Amino acid sequence: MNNIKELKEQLSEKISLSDKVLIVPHTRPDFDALGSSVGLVKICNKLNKDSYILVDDDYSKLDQSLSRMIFDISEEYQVVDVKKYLELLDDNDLLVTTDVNGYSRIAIRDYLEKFKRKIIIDHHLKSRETIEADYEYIDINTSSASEIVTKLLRAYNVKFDSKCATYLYAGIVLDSKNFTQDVTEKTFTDSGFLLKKGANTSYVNSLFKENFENDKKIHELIGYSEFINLCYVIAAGKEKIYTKEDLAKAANYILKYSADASFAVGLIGDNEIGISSRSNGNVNVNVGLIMQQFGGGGSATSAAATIEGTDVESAVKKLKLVLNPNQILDV
Ligand SMILES: [Mn+2]
Repeated sequence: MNNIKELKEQLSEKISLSDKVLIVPHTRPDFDALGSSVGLVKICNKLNKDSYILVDDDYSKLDQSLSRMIFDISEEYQVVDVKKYLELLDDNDLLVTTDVNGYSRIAIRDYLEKFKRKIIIDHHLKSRETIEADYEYIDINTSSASEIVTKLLRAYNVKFDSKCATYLYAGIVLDSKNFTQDVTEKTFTDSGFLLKKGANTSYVNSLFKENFENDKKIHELIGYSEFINLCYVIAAGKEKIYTKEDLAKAANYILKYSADASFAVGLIGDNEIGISSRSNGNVNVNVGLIMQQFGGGGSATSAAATIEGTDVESAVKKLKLVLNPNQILDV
């Protein structure tokens, strides 16, 4: 049973025992990873503990609105990359992951054993990649890591500014797909709380503005959608190179058609195929488990995988077999 009170106790105890705290959102952080990180800094501040946010990506390769947010955050908070943090690391630090629990999406993965204590805060399904931690709070039924951290901020009665409320609100809006997925009554209570703290909805809306050319490319990919058994939709782009975010956007979009689950497949780099998948929450379809069969992972409703050394056609063939094992394909 996930319990915010217990998380608060564990967090307080481990923060107070440690010299400093490294907050670790996933690599290629999104609004949820960043918003929840900023919220966690506020908790460390309240407990008078020095804390850092780890971002080890080349900002210029991220979406413009993300690089803008990271820039804004680094003006106000201590944002460090792995190299910089290794200079600061001593033998009594706490690592807190947020919006991530798997090894491959943690930039500081090679140095995990150097942290005296570790806590996981996440809303993604565990996998064989999940790192060992002293305490884990993983609630796959919560919309976002930002929602979990908002509950924590309330439990701690932390004072925070409207900018922090805005970042957390952006995290909830992103991962709940604008309050349509993994949403409970509590999501609205927490979001209402953030609005009361001054979350700026027009700033959040501006974060979700799309670039026309890129959106066109995503819609071309959506145009390749193939409907299977009235349950699944697969959109496979065979020519262009996509980013993981493009595939995620396409998979999200396709769900608006009558499908239990959607899959966007495309080339994401040299010899690398990406699959992004989403489901509408139908309990019989767990895309996290489906993506695990491709070496990936995620939650029941949102997951992804990267496959090397194959092509789009073969990846789609394998996907169809996984979705419908009884089907005979002309391979
Ligand atoms: Mn998230």
